[in-house]
Amino acid sequence: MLPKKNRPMLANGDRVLKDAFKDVGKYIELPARRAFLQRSMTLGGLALLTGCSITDDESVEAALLTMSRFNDKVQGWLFDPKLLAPTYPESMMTRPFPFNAYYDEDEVREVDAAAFRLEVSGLVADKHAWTLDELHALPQVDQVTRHICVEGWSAIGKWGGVPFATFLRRVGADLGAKYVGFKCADDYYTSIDMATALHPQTQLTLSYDGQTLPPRYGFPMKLRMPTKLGYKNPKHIQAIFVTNNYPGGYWEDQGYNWFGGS
Ligand SMILES: Nc1nc2c(c(=O)[nH]1)N[C@H]1C(S)=C(S)[C@@H](COP(=O)(O)O)O[C@H]1N2
Ligand SMILES: [Mo]
Repeated sequence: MLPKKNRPMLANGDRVLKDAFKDVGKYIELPARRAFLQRSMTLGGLALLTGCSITDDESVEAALLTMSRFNDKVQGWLFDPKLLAPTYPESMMTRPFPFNAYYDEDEVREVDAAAFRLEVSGLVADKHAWTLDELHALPQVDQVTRHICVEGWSAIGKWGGVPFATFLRRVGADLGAKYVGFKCADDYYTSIDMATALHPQTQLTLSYDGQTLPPRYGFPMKLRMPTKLGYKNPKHIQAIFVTNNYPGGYWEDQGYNWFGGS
């Protein structure tokens, strides 16, 4: 929670906001809680969206949006790539893992593996398009982490793939650039800051629970970031670009917090 003097003024939304903060606690397991509280801006990002989903009050939404912009700034200062999100034993995996997208599960995009090429553009030395075999030939790691969606659920899953920092170095990305943007096979798109792109737990994910990433979870690949809310984790990635021009995102351009994490 923000120190009181730094909190944006809320008209009649104060109670709703407090309730939203209280709710957030439910999704954060105890051992992780201290770390989360130390990085308290995370709660602000989450509360923004939890708040919006429990009220239609326009003034509350306006206040929360202000807070969101504020958080974008402050979270940037607080971001510490040495802080790791909690990991879990495989026995704690959520089964079945939930599906979510801006459309229903029967409309999931089917991507043809053989024809697939990952486009890489912008501030990178090597702009060649990658086949899936080439991506599988890079070093792979697994992570069992919690995915937190602003719609009010969280779930633990096991994802495998290439540490994104490894990929960015392999393509000779300008690691001093501001943003990495993603375009997806549906109409989804999002972008992250370079510090997050290089975070050790940020993964270009090719598998789920030891199997090829299924279509509903984003075949042929997604970006998995346990330090970011669900909507920052793009599925069905088709193109990756490195840029200094703010690329926005599908939900972010509709008012969701761009930083969206810790
Ligand atoms: N391409 C694409 N990626 C997306 C989305 C989407 O609609 N399209 N939804 C986001 C949201 S809001 C969530 S919570 C997660 C859900 O991922 P899952 O289906 O693996 O649970 O995907 C994120 N990435
Ligand atoms: Mo989400």
